[in-house]
Amino acid sequence: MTEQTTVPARLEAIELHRIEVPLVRPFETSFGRETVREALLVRVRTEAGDGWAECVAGREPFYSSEYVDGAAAVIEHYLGPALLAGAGRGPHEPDDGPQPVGGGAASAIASVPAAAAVGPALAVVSGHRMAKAALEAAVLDAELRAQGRSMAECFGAVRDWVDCGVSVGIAPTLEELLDEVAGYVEQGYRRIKLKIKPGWDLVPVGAVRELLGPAGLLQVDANTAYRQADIPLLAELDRFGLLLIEQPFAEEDLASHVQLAAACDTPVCLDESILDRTTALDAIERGATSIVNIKPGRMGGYLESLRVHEACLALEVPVWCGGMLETGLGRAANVALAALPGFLLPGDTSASDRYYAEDLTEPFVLGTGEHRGQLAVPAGPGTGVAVREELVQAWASAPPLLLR
Ligand code: OSB
Ligand code: MG
Repeated sequence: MTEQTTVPARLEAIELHRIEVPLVRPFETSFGRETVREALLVRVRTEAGDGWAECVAGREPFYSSEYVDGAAAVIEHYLGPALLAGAGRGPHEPDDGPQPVGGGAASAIASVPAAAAVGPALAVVSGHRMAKAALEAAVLDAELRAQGRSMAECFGAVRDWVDCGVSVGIAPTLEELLDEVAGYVEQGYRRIKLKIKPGWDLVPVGAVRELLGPAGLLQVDANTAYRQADIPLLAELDRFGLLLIEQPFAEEDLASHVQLAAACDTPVCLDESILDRTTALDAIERGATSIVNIKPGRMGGYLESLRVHEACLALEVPVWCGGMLETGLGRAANVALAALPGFLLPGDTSASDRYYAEDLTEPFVLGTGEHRGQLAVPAGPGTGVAVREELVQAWASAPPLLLR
């Protein structure tokens, strides 16, 4: 390649904004209970205009080793300076030989050279995928806005509406769980996901199956709460006709997932374990996962997510879009991703009001009629949504940080 476009030539400054947004109801998982979402927002200022993105790291390092203070620190001290100093080696060059022309991840990535240069520029830092993903997404937003293109168009979206599921936390009582689920069903959600943990599994799942009837789409997510000795118990979930069981065992423990997959009929789906295309292919090949939860933050960005999606599509492994309690900013990009052809199951892309009384952007609202239980894919340039800067100020939990 003779012509190299590098991010640093275009990037003028990076702003980090910390906000705290109260959740409409506490969200409890096997790893903890959240009542507010503490989000790290990134704004990049480029020659061609601004871009915004949301870092999905949680307040505490429970779901993942990443957390919001750590993400802010690694951006301040390492990733931001690397990007601003021009450590880029130019657009990512796929290592898979000749790439198809006019479609697929490679051509999508080639169409956004500035965003494609972010990953290579940051590769010197190990890990910290959520922090890297936020920087890449902000550059991508700026670049697509300058091109007048939407994320959906860039990614290769094949639909204008996406099917939405909802992730339901562990409830204080069974009655409260059933009330909450009934409310979501009434709102039109097309799939229910229950958080489970030891002591909160067969009984609530059975009760919700009864509420939904045999045709209701239902799945569970354990967020690594089980151990290999629990395989017989988890196999009992087969009787509830679940779409999948998500990440019952530790992130590093592919072997137990392989054993569970062999011991039960319910498909096993990995979330925490899948860090990129390589780990996805490895887990699929080993039989540790037959469905993949794609979360761009966990995978280091939307561009790596496109590679994972393409690899899964080729293997006929269905994927779906996970969520991290994003505000409208992160949700907009997720909804665009979920419009790709391999996203065959409803995502954890719920409407704004499932999380927040007021959203950081224009709210995402479930459709009606034939679009009941769906969200419209944003069509405007970049993320297609506007960050309400007055709310960034009003919700700030720390002064903004400017890197240049
Ligand atoms: O495991 O999918 C998960 C939220 C935070 C961290 C991890 C997970 C989740 C969810 C909620 O399940 C998904 C959402 O509605 O955003
Ligand atoms: Mg999960």
